[in-house]
Amino acid sequence: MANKGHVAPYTNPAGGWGALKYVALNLYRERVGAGKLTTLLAQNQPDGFDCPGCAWPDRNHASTFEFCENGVKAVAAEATSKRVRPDFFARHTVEELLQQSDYELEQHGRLTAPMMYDRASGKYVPIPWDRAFALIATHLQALDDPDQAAFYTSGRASNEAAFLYQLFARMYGTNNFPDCSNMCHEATSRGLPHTVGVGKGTVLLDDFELADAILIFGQNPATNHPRMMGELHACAKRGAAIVSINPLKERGLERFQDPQSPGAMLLNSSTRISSLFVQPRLGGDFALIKAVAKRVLELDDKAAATGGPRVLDSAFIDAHTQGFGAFARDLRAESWPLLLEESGVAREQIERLTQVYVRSERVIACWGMGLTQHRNSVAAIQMLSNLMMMRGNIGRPGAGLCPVRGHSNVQGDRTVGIDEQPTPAFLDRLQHVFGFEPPRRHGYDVVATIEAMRAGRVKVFIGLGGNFAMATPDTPLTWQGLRQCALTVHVATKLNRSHLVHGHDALILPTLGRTETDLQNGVAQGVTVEDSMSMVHISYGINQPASPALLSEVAIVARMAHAALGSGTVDWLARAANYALIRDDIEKVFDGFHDYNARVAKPGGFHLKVASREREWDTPGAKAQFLVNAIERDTPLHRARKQHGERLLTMMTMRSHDQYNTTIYGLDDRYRGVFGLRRVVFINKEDLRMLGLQSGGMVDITSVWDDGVERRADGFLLVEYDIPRGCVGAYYPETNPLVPLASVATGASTPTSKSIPVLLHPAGFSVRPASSAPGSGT
Ligand SMILES: Nc1nc2c(c(=O)[nH]1)N[C@H]1C(S)=C(S)[C@@H](COP(=O)(O)OP(=O)(O)OC[C@H]3O[C@@H](n4cnc5c(=O)[nH]c(N)nc54)[C@H](O)[C@@H]3O)O[C@H]1N2
Ligand SMILES: Nc1nc2c(c(=O)[nH]1)N[C@H]1C(S)=C(S)[C@@H](COP(=O)(O)OP(=O)(O)OC[C@H]3O[C@@H](n4cnc5c(=O)[nH]c(N)nc54)[C@H](O)[C@@H]3O)O[C@H]1N2
Ligand SMILES: [Mo]
Repeated sequence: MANKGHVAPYTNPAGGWGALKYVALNLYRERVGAGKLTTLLAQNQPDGFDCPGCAWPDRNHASTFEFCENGVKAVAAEATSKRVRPDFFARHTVEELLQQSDYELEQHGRLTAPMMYDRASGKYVPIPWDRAFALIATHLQALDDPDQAAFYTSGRASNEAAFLYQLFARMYGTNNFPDCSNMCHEATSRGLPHTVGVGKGTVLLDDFELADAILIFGQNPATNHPRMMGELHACAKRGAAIVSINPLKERGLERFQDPQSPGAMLLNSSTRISSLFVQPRLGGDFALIKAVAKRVLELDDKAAATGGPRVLDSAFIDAHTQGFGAFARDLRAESWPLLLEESGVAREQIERLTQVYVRSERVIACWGMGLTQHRNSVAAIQMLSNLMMMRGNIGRPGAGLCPVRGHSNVQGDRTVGIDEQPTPAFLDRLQHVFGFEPPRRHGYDVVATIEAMRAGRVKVFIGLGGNFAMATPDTPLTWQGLRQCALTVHVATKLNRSHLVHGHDALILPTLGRTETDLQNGVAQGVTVEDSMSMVHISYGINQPASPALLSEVAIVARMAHAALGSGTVDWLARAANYALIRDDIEKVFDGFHDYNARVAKPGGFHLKVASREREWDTPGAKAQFLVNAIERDTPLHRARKQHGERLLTMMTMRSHDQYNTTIYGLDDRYRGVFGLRRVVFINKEDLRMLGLQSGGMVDITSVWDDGVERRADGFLLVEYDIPRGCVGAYYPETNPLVPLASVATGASTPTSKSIPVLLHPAGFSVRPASSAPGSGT
């Protein structure tokens, strides 16, 4: 855990030459052969593959090569020439592998053969595919109740794989579908339907060309959605106002140099992106947005009194919404001191933000994890929707809601049925199309699955991608749960810690990545994905598979289902032989997919209708709803603050520039000036002084929760940073041992990974005999 790295402010713009240098470095590190460099050029091309990086759309999936440093890293990680073969597992016990960092584990390269855990040797040993599927079938058939199995999905799975997976699990008899979305945009997916009827965004890329203002809440696009920077760059250049609402002034939202612009690169010039930075305290967005809404109402009152032009879009409110009266009453009654205190934003800044909002004819609101991973996330997103509705900023050109999703198909997976809370209408359709009685009880999400594993109520865990052991909260507790399972199965491209924190029996099933050709009976198969703006397109891999033994995700799911359920009702293997048949199934079960096969065959694919974009409101009253939510004043965080005073800090856990979720590509976070290390805590100067600590010193971190469990993560370097007082930041997943399992968003059950109550202690401190926290020691 020695800190060999260094910290130095990054003064260059985001993008630019720095990005190009890192691209070269990653291609070298992954030893991507020259033959595979063409892979990069096929990314997001009409006949190429969909970038396995983020869910930001691209212009028509056509035209020029869109340069993206982190997209290249994602592709290079998959196209690596390094391999994990059976002899690798023969050389290492699982115990030994557990000592390696997450970074090291993934660096070994692509998995090449199905492996089974062998208890006698403590090692993974090869197993033929058929025997692996038979083992899964035996375990599933042995359960007393289908609800003793949980089927996890990570958001890279294609529509075809995900649809078949949910069909299999529902025919087996459960709705237990924990998925990465539960930890990600769940507050969006659960919150928006109550207000605008659909849990998705309402804008398309073209709307960015028309917007007068773009509000970006809790998102770091230069790192996590670099292709979005192209859009923001163009908006800034034509004079649109961009506002960043974020406790951190992220470098990419300050200045950006477009690596695709030869002029800018040669002259080393860059563009200012945000014209205004608003820095709320962590979790303060709900109060901030409510404050702006209150100001909008006050301004409208004033206009009405003086006969000036109205600030509210009354025509929209009258024709399209319900609940405005109660909403306005609540706003008028809301206390300014409380709004200021809870948001942590000064009155003048609130006024500036309000002025940008009311002076802009067309506004787009974007948001990321900074808005979704708090206790009040659902309320915050609904308040944002209220604010946008006040001026009719939903469902017209250049304006709308833009939740920016993470995984490249996380939105599509939910669309095609990865949902632990399925609607009765969807289940009726499934029943009608496939002739079986689907389970009606709601299933477990991520947090409920962990609790059920710990209580012995879930005994079989199957993961379609992802890294459950590291992505989830309360790491030691989660590991106890996984280790109590009778069987854990992971469908994966690369080795990760979830494969090592396993059940009594365990399987690793290696699969094709999206960049690789998927031949079934000699015919190349494409898979489809839905991006953040509901564009559905097809993706064909072009690389030679990492190993001849790999099966596609669709084939793995189909053969698992065939082994467990037989093919009497659904011909699984026929579907695995021709994915177009699965698209036909999807078309029968879901509206909006008519002529699916024909429409995805066209370059750019098609837009899946989002009713709210058309100002059709899929709510019980058939109108968009203004919703009233109050500021909570007695949360566990408030209580912890009362108990510990100003020493109690709120911690956010976020991504560095060199990682893809739990996959660590490297140890630099260039835009935040951190090089060669990951165990850092960003902290305000005044807080350092208050705690009697110094930048460059080492601390251990504990979190505060009222269940008597000691949660800690040790050995972090303090980095003085421009972050509001009382707030600290650190990287995920190293800090997941600090997130209490029971601390979730109200109404979405998302772990509150961006508002953890913590205390910092000089390193080496000990409450009890120190149990070193698991995680990626770097
Ligand atoms: N290269 C790369 N790309 C990725 C990923 C990756 O790991 N690496 N992950 C993918 C996935 S799954 C996702 S979900 C997205 C995530 O993309 P983002 O949503 O950008 O994710 P984070 O890095 O977790 O944090 C986002 C920002 O929220 C801010 N923030 C934290 N708390 C608050 C708050 O209370 N209020 C406000 N207003 N801001 C706050 C942080 O300062 C940070 O700038 O990216 C996707 N793309
Ligand atoms: N503290 C904290 N925790 C968080 C977050 C946070 O901000 N803070 N963010 C949350 C968010 S937004 C998310 S989305 C989750 C992410 O949770 P997950 O989606 O579970 O995690 P990933 O790290 O994206 O999964 C990486 C693994 O996926 C496998 N993989 C990669 N490509 C493929 C493929 O094509 N097919 C298959 N089958 N497997 C593949 C590889 O083996 C790799 O090791 O983490 C959440 N956890
Ligand atoms: Mo995510």
